[in-house]
Amino acid sequence: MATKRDYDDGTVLTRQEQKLKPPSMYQVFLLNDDYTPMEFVVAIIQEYFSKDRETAMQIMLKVHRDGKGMCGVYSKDVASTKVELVLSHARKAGHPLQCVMEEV
Ligand code: TYC
Repeated sequence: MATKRDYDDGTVLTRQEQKLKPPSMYQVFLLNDDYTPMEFVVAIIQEYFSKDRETAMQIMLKVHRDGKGMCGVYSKDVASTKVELVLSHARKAGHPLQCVMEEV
């Protein structure tokens, strides 16, 4: 941003307020259903959300109990890619697993 010191022609330039906000982040959730095998969900959480087996098991059990569980928080592009990859993997395997993202 230029200031009066940079252009000393009598023009006063006032500093603009910073308007850039940090990009939104998105939580990625798995949703419960009655058909997807527990072991498949654990493997999905390990593969796509980089969790160890124990953490993946805890997340899967939370989804199973509460209907929904958070797997991670990512930028918009990364979150939507993870949702697409999980849904594609689940459909190819013939499971109705649902995966959604929500702005934080
Ligand atoms: N409820 C499923 C079952 O009993 C297991 C399950 C867990 C399914 C988590 C989906 O996101 C899910 N086989």
